[in-house]
Amino acid sequence: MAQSQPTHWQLLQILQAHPGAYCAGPALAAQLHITRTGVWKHIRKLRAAGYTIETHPKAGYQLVTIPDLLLPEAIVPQLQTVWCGKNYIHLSEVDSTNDYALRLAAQGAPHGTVVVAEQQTRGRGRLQRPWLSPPRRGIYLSLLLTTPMPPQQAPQSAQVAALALVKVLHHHYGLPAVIKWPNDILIRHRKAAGILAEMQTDQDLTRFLILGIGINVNHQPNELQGPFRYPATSLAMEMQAPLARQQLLVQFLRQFEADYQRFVDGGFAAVGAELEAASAILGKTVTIHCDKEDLSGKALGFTAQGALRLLTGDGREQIIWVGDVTRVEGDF
Ligand code: BT5
Repeated sequence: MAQSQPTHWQLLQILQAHPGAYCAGPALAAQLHITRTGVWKHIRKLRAAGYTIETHPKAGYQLVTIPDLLLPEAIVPQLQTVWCGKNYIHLSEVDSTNDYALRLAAQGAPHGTVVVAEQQTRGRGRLQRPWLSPPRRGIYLSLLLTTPMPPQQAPQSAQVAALALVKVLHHHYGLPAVIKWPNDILIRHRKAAGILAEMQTDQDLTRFLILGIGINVNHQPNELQGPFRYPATSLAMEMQAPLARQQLLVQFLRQFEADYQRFVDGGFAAVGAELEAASAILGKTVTIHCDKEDLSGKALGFTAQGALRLLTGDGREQIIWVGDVTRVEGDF
């Protein structure tokens, strides 16, 4: 346990390490190098945050329930990351985590800063489209990345985030998640998550990039009422059981750090094959809206630099960097 963590985080970790058991006050006080009154003070702090902790005059303290909130003390100690989420901001409610992160970035917040909210009142997708963000149901997260890169390469970071999420959904939840280029996550043809990338550039390189990630986790069908551009779903609807958001967030941030680092060190080539394998559109006929025109053709794969290769009806291969897939053969 890191000594630099706030005392009530350390206390929580000790209680969590003893499920179903009481931890004696004097032992806790000794371990945390505080007084028994100090232990009591920190127990009260945890209770105020929503943890249920039982007290027994002789036996001590027992953690009974944890709140379903993405609180820093529940996330940060579990991360085991080098930079991702080390600076972690948790908000009960915000207009948009991306707007909040943009403000932090302007103030010089560090690489890997994570902003998470339980609810967004003006969550947004691309082109100012709204993103439905009901309280405590989803994960609404923004990640600040300060690696300088050519602006054309920056959107690929969003694809890397999509890849990391798809891998987590496969490995830990057995969900058949795929990526609708460039970075929508679909499960059984329905959208379960979306990513919004926003950047600021200094001359020829990005100054910072913010990845806004919205994941529908525990939404019920009545909480995902459209009209939506694409049919929507949640992970709970697909698994027919609720998921622990805390665990999913930890798994995602860890996986993202690993994949992003591979991308930064090895370029698109380091993740290209995995992105092709996770793609919902490769080999299919798609319509892509780009630059005010619609292009239809067969999605062939990615170039070594990360652009999409599209074989159009006239037999020509088009290279597309940015666009919106509006139709996929076989989808709704
Ligand atoms: C996206 O945009 O898919 C990117 C969504 C990013 C949301 C995150 S949440 C944290 C961070 N803070 C923010 O303010 N935003 C980011 P796009 O491809 O433009 O899709 C938006 C469209 O999806 C909307 O116009 C609706 O049709 C539909 N939609 C809205 N809410 C949805 C939801 N919860 N699930 C599925 N589809 C939704």
